[in-house]
Amino acid sequence: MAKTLKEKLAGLIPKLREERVGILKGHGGKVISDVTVAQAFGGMRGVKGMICDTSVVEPDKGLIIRGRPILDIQDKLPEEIFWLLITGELPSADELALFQKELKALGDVPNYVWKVLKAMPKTSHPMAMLDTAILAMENESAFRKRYTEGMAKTDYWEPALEDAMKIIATIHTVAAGVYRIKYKKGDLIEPSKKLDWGADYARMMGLAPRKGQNYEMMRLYLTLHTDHEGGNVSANTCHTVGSALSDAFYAVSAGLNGLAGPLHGLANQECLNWILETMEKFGGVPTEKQIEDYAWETLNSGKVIPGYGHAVLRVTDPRFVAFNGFGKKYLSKNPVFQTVDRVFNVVPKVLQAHGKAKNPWPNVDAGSGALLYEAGIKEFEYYTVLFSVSRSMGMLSQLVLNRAMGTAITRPKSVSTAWVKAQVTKTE
Ligand code: CMX
Repeated sequence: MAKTLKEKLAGLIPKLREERVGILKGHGGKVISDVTVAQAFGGMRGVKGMICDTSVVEPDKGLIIRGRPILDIQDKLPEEIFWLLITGELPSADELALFQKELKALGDVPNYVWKVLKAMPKTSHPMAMLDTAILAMENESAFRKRYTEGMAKTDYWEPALEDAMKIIATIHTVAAGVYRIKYKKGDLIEPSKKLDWGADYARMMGLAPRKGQNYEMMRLYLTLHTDHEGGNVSANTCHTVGSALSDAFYAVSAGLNGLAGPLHGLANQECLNWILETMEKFGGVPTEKQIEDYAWETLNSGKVIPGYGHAVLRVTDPRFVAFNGFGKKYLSKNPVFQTVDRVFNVVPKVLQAHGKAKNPWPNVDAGSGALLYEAGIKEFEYYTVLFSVSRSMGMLSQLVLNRAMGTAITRPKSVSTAWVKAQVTKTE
């Protein structure tokens, strides 16, 4: 008989706890990272100071979810990826069907959420709307209720998983509602009883199915963005807030507030802007020479070329490769996609010649915007909401595992500039 996600996780937890206890007992005093002054002043870049088992990002390989390179699982549904993130295994067909059924049963969005969203100013950013809706739904938290009643630490993961499933079951409906309210697209569209998570999100936004192409695009988009290990701003924020035993609604809303920043999730709208600007300047799909000139013009005016470079990656982001593959399959005659593809032939060489960026290759954002635009989503500021719907899966899987493992409250030590000055003089 197919297991529910809760049953599956319950079976895994004893071994995972045993493993953690064993590592701590046998090796708790061993050093795994040193911290330089530059790292302390520089966003703790590269400091190994937290555990995340859902995924890793290898500089020369990109995203690997539970040991599986993202390109090997790009055709899986986001629901399957969520299961994989939490359990380390893909669900069987029966487990997937049961999980999807459970999500459908939890899919009602409380009416007060719609009232809150409709009461927000018309100028509110769609990310502020999404994050507010998730926070408003904190009222539904099973974790808070159980914690207030009194619960053993070993049971924390159960209501944390309940909350996670409630968020996953509703976030696509809420996000679709944000789209329709904010951009005056008409009445809200009810969730379908049959469609999968990604396709239903596209349908509830009101996108034309285009013989299923838009549904396929949305599934791919949501599958590729689910997780990117634990140290990025949104994952790390969700981790920290959750570590105080704030429930999943608080923690995910906080994480998404981080995703809303221009150096994190907001970057994808900039990329498409740059592509469209290039097309406008040259009156259509530019030649490689025109792209090269415009790339230098951008760099010489002190700006970055959006969609290129990465803090960790040192190769073409495999998620860009996946989007490019979709574009080649469905959009080979489309001018926006053709421009993206041509930019890919030119910009890495320009950045190499420029000599600053450690990674001249495209990141995920270089490819996604063209696909969203051609699917009919022309409101750039909404793109981070799509990212958020997907990334909620990564944040929530990490949160559930942290509650299962009894992960401690986050409390790194900060030091003052005066302390650093004294320390460096001492060691000279
Ligand atoms: N165009 C021009 N210059 C770039 C560049 C780009 N695409 N990428 C990096 N550089 C520059 C940096 O601005 C930095 O310059 P300074 O020394 O003058 O400050 C120098 O190269 C070294 O930077 P880096 O170590 O290679 O890159 P960082 O880790 O500091 O920054 C990132 C990473 C993504 C913020 C940066 O590459 C960038 O701004 N890219 C463009 C914006 C973008 O595509 N963001 C999406 C990121 C997607 C994601 O994080 O998943």
